[in-house]
Amino acid sequence: MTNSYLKKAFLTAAFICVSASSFAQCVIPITDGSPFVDDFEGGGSECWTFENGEGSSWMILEGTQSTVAAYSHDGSYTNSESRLISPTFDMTGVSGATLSFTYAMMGISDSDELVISYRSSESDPWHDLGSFSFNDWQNYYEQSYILPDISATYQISFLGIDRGGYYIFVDNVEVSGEGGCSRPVNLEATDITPFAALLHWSTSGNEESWTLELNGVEQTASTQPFLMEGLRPSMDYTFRVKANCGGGMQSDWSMPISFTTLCDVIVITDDQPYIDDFESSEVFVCWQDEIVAGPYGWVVDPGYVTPNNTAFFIWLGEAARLVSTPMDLTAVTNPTLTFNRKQPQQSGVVDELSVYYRTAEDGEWQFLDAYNEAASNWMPVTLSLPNPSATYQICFMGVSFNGNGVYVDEVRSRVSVLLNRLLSRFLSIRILPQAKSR
Ligand SMILES: [Ca+2]
Ligand SMILES: [Ca+2]
Repeated sequence: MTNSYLKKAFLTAAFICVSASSFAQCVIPITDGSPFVDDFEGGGSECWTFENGEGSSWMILEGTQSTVAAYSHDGSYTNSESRLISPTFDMTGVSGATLSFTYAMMGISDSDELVISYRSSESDPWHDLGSFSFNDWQNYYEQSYILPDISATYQISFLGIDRGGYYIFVDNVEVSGEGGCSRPVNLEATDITPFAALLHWSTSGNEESWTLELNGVEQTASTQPFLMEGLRPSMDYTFRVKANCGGGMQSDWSMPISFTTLCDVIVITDDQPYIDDFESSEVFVCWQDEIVAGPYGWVVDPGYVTPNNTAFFIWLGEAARLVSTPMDLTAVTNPTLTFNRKQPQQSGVVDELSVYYRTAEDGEWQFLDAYNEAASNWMPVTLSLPNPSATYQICFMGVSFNGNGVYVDEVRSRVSVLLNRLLSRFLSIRILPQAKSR
């Protein structure tokens, strides 16, 4: 966004305020086959009205991903209210209607308020449908409402109130008739495995099928939820969906969502040990953080002081397991687990690390070893893995006593002492540039 764009946005807003005063020019009929959809790209419909208060305003903002309607203020905590008012909708051609939209709310320490309202005519007071007030810099949200008291002169509005936040964004506003073809909202992926995911979205009852788009490839779905099979393990997927209704009616595309498939069983052979030094990503790949008690568990610590990613259990948590993906150990004899641990003390107190295994996902965790003594430098650990199976899992359990956390790194599941030696030589050569900084 540039200053010149901002200037243009302000000028456009001023122009809209003037033109929208001629109320009748901006009446948009809603029919089942013709919903109102505005994604604000290219400035959006000219029939929006901006009732901007002192110290706050709505404007059209062009972002890198999308152009949105944006509420912001001068940050003076004045409770300044500005209202974004929709075009006038003539609903006489439909028996009911739904409003849906996406929104985001960013704050600094406080959060602004967004109130969604409707009125049946220009003389009607605004009636509230709902309101939101929170602070989230990561995510967009979707919301839909059944619209009551529909009329020939219907409007909806988004009221922004300055409560010391930063920005409110509104986008993808849709008003569709009850017999129409609504854009699916509230997408979700559940039951995720290495090869499949169950995809969910909202329905309005008029759909005959849906068109799904998964990583750019389209396919037709006749049911919701839809079991998407044939996926690849440990892959990022983005999907969106549009509805196909009778009479050739088709909805707008939904907002996309993303999900990642689980890791496949890792097959360990003599030639292929499992190694994780946590360097490939700043989130866990093929490990699950399972919080047993308290608010925090395991994270990948990116090692800002000495660049070296490690698994880290923070002392602010209470107890959590870091669980490996299942490993197939059946092709190897004498499987061995090695890793490095670090447990810095804090006022003489150390957090506890213990190691467990289980032979199957529904099996009990079996205790292998526990470490309670301080280790301010990396300590190597080698453990034999008993009862190898085709679905073997290990876990690192961190328990906080308000020490200085537990670090685990260089996890290797391997096969024999000889191979261990060969492998450690190979690894020590490979990681030499990092070894220097420790
Ligand atoms: Ca947009
Ligand atoms: Ca590492």
